[in-house]
Amino acid sequence: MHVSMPSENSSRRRANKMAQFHTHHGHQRPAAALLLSSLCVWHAALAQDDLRISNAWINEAPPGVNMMGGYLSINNSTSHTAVLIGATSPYFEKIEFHVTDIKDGVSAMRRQESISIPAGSDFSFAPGHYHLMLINKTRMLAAGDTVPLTLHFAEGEPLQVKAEVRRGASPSHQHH
Ligand SMILES: [Cu+2]
Repeated sequence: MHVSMPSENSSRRRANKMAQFHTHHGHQRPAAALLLSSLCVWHAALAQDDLRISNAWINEAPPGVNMMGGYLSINNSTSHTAVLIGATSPYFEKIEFHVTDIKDGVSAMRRQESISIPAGSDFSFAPGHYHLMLINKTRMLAAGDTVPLTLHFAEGEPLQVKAEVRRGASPSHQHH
């Protein structure tokens, strides 16, 4: 699932390639500053088009369980590190980023303040490791339902995604 239309994407990707030689806002070299400053404005508007969210889903929870695990993949084809700093949904009071570790045979979750995705790489929230911890749902959710999520990055516009609730076989939240 992409966040923008495919036809739009291809032209925007081409446009972005032209701006890719600059790595980060505010880091342009003086000699090229004039040219880059005009490209930067353009790039800023396009930056999130090269951040793709795919395969967003939420693990169905048993009745009475208010925490759910959410998963998705992010492809960063921009020329800078993307930093995911938050996620929100009207269906949950709050969303945290967690990572599950097995230590001495015991599974434990640690909260992550942010998730950094280097330029040109993919990051996946996946069962048993990194996950979106969806806390205190505000409505009933069952397999087949669609949950709107907004992903907030350190730079650029937030991204809207729709995550499908699925009856997963994830062991990652059995310990809740
Ligand atoms: Cu968790």
